[in-house]
Amino acid sequence: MSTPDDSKAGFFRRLRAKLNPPNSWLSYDLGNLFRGRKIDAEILEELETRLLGADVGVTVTGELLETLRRRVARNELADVEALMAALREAITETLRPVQQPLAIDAARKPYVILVVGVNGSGKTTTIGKLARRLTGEGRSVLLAAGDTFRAAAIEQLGIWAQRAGVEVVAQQAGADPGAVVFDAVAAAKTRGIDVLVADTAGRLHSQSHLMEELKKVRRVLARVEPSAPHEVLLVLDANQGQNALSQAVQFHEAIGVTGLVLTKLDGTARGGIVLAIARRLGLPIRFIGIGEQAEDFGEFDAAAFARALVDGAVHEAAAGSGDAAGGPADAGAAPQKKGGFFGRWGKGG
Ligand SMILES: Nc1nc2c(ncn2[C@@H]2O[C@H](COP(=O)(O)OP(=O)(O)OP(=O)(O)O)[C@@H](O)[C@H]2O)c(=O)[nH]1
Ligand SMILES: [Mg+2]
Repeated sequence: MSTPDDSKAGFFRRLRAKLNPPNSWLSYDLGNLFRGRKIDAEILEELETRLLGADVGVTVTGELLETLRRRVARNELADVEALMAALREAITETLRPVQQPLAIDAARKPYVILVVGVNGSGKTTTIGKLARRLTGEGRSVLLAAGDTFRAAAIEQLGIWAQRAGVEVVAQQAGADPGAVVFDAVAAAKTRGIDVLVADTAGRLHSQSHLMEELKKVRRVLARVEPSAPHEVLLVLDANQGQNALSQAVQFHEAIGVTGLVLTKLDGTARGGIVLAIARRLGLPIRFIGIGEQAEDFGEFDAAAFARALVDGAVHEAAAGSGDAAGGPADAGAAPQKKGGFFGRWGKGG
């Protein structure tokens, strides 16, 4: 599937337009306020405050600043623009190790993806988007409605399945999720399906119930197919900031995560959490979500993300390369006001 809207370039353009609230990017604020000025301690401190405010976290902020200070000391950075370019590079380097796309092993049939995460993080939506992507690549896909906690969850998955033109294995609400997943793997084997994606509950009576249930689903999967699951995809809502990081630690400890999906990066003031997560966990970031629609989903790309974080859509807009396919969200990126992402200016601005 390659409508313009769906292309890689189109996705990155929309990422830049959507990641941060309008005109509050580092390059915009710092560029305007310190135009033509030599990089000094004040500028670097301001940058530090903004990175911390965006949930980049103390460790990574310290590392980034250290890199920049070293380059300033060597007189490598003449102005704010050079500083921003250096920051983009440093962020890209931090993120590069976790830029590892999901590689579906065709020898595993079905390739089983177990999708986990707290309630509301975007699991079911991500499964819908992923199903569409995989069928677009010519793979056959089956979904398993492993969130049996709520009837609405099964329905919601069904709607996404319909859109993607794939089938769902489901039982009624309250059924044993292990049994659903077991049936689904068996069905996928019989039908020669390429990829099975299993939804799971995000909320149970307690967090420990949830972890126990997920462990059980894992055990059941291994019984029907010893190599499964081939991927345990943890979905995190980027708006949760540091909370997303602690969720990741918890899930990873409990069931072993092999890849991450970061959702709701559209309009978050906390996009910096991606750096903290990358550095702390080192888990591959497979995909990111930038909206509720199927096409608001793409593979994680370190350089594109760094650029979106530092520059937003400002340069794009200035270059006049707007794209009709971008829709209202892109229009929203036109210069409006300051504040929001990195926008905690606070003094004299
Ligand atoms: N803006 C935005 N909204 C998203 C994104 N991904 C998911 N959502 C929305 O977030 C809400 C929750 O998404 P779900 O997919 O239902 O989340 P879930 O993890 O399955 O939640 P539970 O089933 O309750 O555990 C829905 O309204 C989605 O449309 C995204 O990338 N951006
Ligand atoms: Mg759900």
